[in-house]
Amino acid sequence: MNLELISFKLCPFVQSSVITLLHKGIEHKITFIDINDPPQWFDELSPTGQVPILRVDNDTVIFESAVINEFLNDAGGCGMMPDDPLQRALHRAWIQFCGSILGDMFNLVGAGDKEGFEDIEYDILEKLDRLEAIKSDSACFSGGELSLIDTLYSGLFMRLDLLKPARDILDASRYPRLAAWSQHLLGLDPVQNSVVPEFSKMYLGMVKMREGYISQSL
Ligand SMILES: N[C@@H](CCC(=O)N[C@@H](CS)C(=O)NCC(=O)O)C(=O)O
Repeated sequence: MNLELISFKLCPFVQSSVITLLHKGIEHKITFIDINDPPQWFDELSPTGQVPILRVDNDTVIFESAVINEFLNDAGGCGMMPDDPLQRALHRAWIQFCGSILGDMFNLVGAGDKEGFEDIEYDILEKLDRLEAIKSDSACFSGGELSLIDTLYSGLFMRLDLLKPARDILDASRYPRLAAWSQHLLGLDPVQNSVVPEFSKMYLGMVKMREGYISQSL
């Protein structure tokens, strides 16, 4: 099977698919685009206009990172989703929850003043409270092995870590389990290799370019 992942270097959803590919050792090619100025072929291929999309054998396109990742897991011998239907449903639900936090994060770094920033931050902190309440003590989301859910939270934790000098959102005293989970994930090879070498500089550059309230502290 020939796999081509269409990527934007700063996208956490793409990153979750790259982590899945790397963790499973699936051969693939990555093609980068600028999502702010996408080429026409991409507009034609992506039904939502969003990355990631996965081209399979040059003719079929799969979109939505959660769907792409489940496909990669199914095609690559499974193991990154629980077998139990209830647990699978819970993993899917908490993956969507992460998508909502990532949406908040995007708005947070663009928030222009202290009040707007703190309103969005409050929503994020509340979501993290809920996540902390259900997170077990295990190294990954459930148990010691990487699941699909870990792949998306890795991208969130990477971005929170980069913002830490300006704002310690994932405060270890408020979120001890999430902080330990983050530290574990960020140390893993597939997570570290899931972004381009210049990722930190690019991400912080993007935050500064948006000239939001937080950019003054970076
Ligand atoms: N639900 C989508 C979200 C993907 C997403 O938000 N991608 C962003 C980049 S990080 C994008 O392509 N934005 C361009 C747009 O919305 O037009 C997924 O999980 O694949």
